[in-house]
Amino acid sequence: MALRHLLCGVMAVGFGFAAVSTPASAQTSGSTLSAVKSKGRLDCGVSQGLPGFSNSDSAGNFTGIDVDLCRGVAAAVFGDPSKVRFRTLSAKERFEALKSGEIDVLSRNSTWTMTRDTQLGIIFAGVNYYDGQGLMVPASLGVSTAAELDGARICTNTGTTTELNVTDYFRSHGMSFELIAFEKTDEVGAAYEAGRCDVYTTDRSGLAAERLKFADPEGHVVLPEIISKEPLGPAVRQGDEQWLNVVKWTHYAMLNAEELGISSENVDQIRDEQAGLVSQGQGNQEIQRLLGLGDDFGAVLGLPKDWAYQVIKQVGNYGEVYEANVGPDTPLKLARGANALWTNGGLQYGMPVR
Ligand SMILES: N[C@@H](CCC(=O)N[C@@H](CS)C(=O)NCC(=O)O)C(=O)O
Repeated sequence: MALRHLLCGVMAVGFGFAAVSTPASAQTSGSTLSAVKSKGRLDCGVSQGLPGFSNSDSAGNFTGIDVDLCRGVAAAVFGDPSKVRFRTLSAKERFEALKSGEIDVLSRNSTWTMTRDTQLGIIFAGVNYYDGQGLMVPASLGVSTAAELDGARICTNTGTTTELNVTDYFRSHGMSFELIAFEKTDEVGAAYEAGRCDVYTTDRSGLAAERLKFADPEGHVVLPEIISKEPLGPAVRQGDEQWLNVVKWTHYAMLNAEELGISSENVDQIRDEQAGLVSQGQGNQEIQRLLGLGDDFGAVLGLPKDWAYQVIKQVGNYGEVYEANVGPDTPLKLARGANALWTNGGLQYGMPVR
């Protein structure tokens, strides 16, 4: 079914973001770790509400895999995952908030791209969710593939890769479209639900999350096409490798813990068993290094020796965090897929602690 009849003319509005080449200011360069330690908390930039990633309840309790990434960093630095202040940011505001020093880490379903990594004074520290962009339509439209969307009105968020990708996709497939972009995700959902657009496009994880807010979540279909790569992950300011390492290695610690079979549930037992073997030069050396039983792998990051133990004990390994927030038993019902460990055919791979 062609949707051209739904549209007179083509209008692509408000997509893209200006490439900013200003480096991180002198005020914010240098040791973020010392600044975080002296203020006694981490300021973490999250979304304005994306279930499974970063979302708060009516009492202001935040949950999600992006939230847990920041809690993990707080556990590594302070041994206390509660020492985080969450700052909600729209897609448009997020990079400036990081660059200006308003937040210490941006953990907001942000796609790692070359422009963002080089032109905004920020740098990505890893990928905590491999995603791709999807297209959702009301089931009543009777559309089953993207090829039927010629002439569609498409709703999405401003300041995102989403706007750019959908534009590329429609142009390269010779299809016309009208892009209707909003700063707030709730406005995107409201416009789509009200029938102002035929298609809602964003990261597939975002579609799974946003449809839960609809009056009739089952009345919408996510089309089979995945139109882009969206590696989502945390970012920090450029020019502070120590802090970049703290965030990066917190993520790797969670991945390595899962790979080694260490969870928040069994970490104490494993630590006790391994502690008894260290002095005899026996046991699993990889586990001993990760849990801070052998050489000190905390000092090299400016962190306590038990930094990774604290992350695992108080926040969990990557698999635990995934299952609790976005996995098949949550409302999002997202299979591990590309986010499985490399040992299970996925892309998640923690660098070795040694
Ligand atoms: N991953 C894309 C899209 C990010 C984005 O802003 N997605 C929207 C739709 S999933 C969102 O985060 N909504 C929640 C919010 O704005 O709080 C990017 O980095 O540009």
